[in-house]
Amino acid sequence: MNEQAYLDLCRHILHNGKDKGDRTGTGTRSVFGYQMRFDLKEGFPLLTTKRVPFRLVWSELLWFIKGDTNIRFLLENNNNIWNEWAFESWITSSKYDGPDMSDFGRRRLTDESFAADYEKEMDRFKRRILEDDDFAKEFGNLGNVYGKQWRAWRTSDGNVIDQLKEVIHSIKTNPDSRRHIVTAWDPEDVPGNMALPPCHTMFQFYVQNGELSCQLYQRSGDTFLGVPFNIASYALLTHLIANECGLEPGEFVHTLGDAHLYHNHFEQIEKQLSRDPGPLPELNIYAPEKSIFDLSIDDVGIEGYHPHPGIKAPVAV
Ligand code: DHF
Ligand code: TMP
Repeated sequence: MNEQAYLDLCRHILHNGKDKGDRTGTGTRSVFGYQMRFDLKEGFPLLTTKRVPFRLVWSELLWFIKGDTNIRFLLENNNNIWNEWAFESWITSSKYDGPDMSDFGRRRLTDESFAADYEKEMDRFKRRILEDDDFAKEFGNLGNVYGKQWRAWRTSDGNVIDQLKEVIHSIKTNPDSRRHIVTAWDPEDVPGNMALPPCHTMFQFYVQNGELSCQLYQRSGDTFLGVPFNIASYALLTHLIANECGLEPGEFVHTLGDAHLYHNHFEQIEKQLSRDPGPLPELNIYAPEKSIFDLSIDDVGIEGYHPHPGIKAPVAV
């Protein structure tokens, strides 16, 4: 069963991981180097031991595919998963005109009155991103993150490379190639020109027997919050590219570098591990004839998803 691979990773980190400090000051338990395999023919790997909001996974992936790096598109689709990283650039800018929000990620967890101010400031920020074009241009942009690297990688001679188009072309025309790679890690950009250096750093496709498989190398995995999204997102990408290339989806292979559980996610993961996984849902591409580059939000959905309830956890900023 596919989901078991994820639950095994969580247990492995809890039992064999080592405690380790991290950039956010939260503290983690972590292992280095781990691999999971998901057979996409067994169902779509959206966890059932907690609800993972597919709508947010899909709108984020569509945002990457469009080459967009501005959170306005996400907000228009009621997706708030990247807000904190854009907000950070706003509150540290010289134009910021509100109360002190420094270290908001941690302070909002321990100081209730600060948390209320933060919510107010964040609401104001989101409204401005949605309503004010100039403001959105300046502060909604996360920099050279995934959308940029996938669709418009800047070359040293001033051109751009559309890695996603090129990899699709190479899968179609030279399926046996061992070079079907998209990379997001640009040493020239890290760490200055983006909100967060890419966590999913590179992925590769593989064609065999009419099936398309994908392997992701993820340098850093927030195993409770981020990883369930990442699994679903790359499984979905594999389905979409397989459809584009006239192939069946094969496997998604997920390789992790620093796979960690934040200390303030332990209770949540124990709760999740006490639950039994159910049958996986199915993915539906409602417009299979459409090119991946023309898809809109309503063209993809899941059916038969009956998960246990969601489990809330604070995200480390
Ligand atoms: N930072 C950290 N520390 N962990 C991350 O997973 C992470 N992920 C990022 C950006 N920075 C990050 C982008 N992806 C959530 C999920 C994915 C994601 C960011 C946030 C998240 O909070 N998920 C909640 C639901 C959120 C909602 O409903 O709005 C969850 O329970 O899955
Ligand atoms: P880092 O840049 O210090 O590694 O912090 C990034 C954190 O975000 C880390 O906990 C991993 C997590 N993360 C994911 O797990 N998946 C994602 O897709 C993203 C963007 C981040």
